[in-house]
Amino acid sequence: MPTGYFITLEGGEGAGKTTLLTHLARKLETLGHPTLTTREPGGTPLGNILRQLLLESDRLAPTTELLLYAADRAEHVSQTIQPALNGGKIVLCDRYTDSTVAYQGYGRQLDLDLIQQLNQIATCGLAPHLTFWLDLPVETGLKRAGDRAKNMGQSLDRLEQTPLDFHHRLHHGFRQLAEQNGDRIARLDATQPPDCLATAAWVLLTTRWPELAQTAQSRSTPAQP
Ligand code: T5A
Repeated sequence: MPTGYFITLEGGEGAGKTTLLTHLARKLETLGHPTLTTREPGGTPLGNILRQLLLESDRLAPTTELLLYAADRAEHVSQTIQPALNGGKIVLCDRYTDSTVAYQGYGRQLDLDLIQQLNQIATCGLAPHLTFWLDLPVETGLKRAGDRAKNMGQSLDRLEQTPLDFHHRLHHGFRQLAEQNGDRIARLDATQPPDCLATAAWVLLTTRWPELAQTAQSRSTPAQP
């Protein structure tokens, strides 16, 4: 029986997921909670190869793209996420199944039922206990991603160069998902500065699981989400 906590972060391009994930992991580790940070695509050695293919190829057919994300996820769940949860860890994952629904479903307009089935196969039914949706206006996220690329002397990746209406569709997709899964998905106003966003997420996390606000040593019983 898994005893860990599975938390995912979701949102459009440049929403601030990686920044928030780093804040949360630092805080949890300071309190002594065993924590694993990971991401999709790219949470395993195979996933890193798939990530390169997905982010650097400029003409993948939408179905090919969908299947590559599913392959990345199947490997990630079986090799990384499920073992960590079985070991009682807190898993913080940058993107998961909601990204496929938003990007390939709403963005690329592939069949939503097919995507749900594929997600089910790839995850063996493993759903996050809690998902933070970083809600940010599309233009702000793309500007952040663009500024960061410019500062690092890099070009934007394939999806960040996709037309604006694609990004609006996927933003709508995340909103739909949040409305349909209110018990799992917590919306965060991602226009806030990083520290405020981290505080808001921490309050939500520790309201749901008060034991995580204590040091791991002071917890008398194993984690039970
Ligand atoms: N994808 C993924 C699919 O299409 N289907 C799928 O099933 C899956 C799993 C992944 C791509 O794959 C697609 C979606 C993506 O296009 P990626 O490189 O991992 O590619 O891209 P993202 O996940 O979008 O990562 P980004 O790095 O672009 O965005 P983040 O992680 O949301 O943002 P972050 O934290 O790196 O911050 C971006 C910039 O903004 C600043 C940061 O300093 C940084 O410069 N920033 C803030 N500025 C102001 N206020 C804040 N609160 C800020 N937080 C961060």
